Amino acid sequence: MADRVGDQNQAGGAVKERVQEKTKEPTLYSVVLLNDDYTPMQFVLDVLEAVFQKSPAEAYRIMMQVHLGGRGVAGIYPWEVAETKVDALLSRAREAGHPLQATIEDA
Ligand code: TYC
Repeated sequence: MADRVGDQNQAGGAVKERVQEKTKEPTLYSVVLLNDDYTPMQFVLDVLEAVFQKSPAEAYRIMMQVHLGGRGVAGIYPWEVAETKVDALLSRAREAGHPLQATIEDA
């Protein structure tokens, strides 16, 4: 086929590769933090800053939203990133003995 990478035309010159014309946006997912009565507020702030790269002010806003409203979005990512963030959150919580939970939802 004339438009494959590395193909040559009959004169021996290289044929330009046909570039992909459409860029596909990744489907995005929300990582949702859930409230509980036992995980210390400071631990949630630490996780939001360390795992979700939130500023102290944004971490406080999200933590209080979860504390008062039951749930809050920690971040929005492609699937594999969301999964990795939740894994990091859960292993930190388990390690520290806290019941903190999170879910992944369509954004
Ligand atoms: N409700 C917890 C407390 O009073 C704090 C907390 C906030 C827990 C957010 C979980 O996702 C959470 N210590």
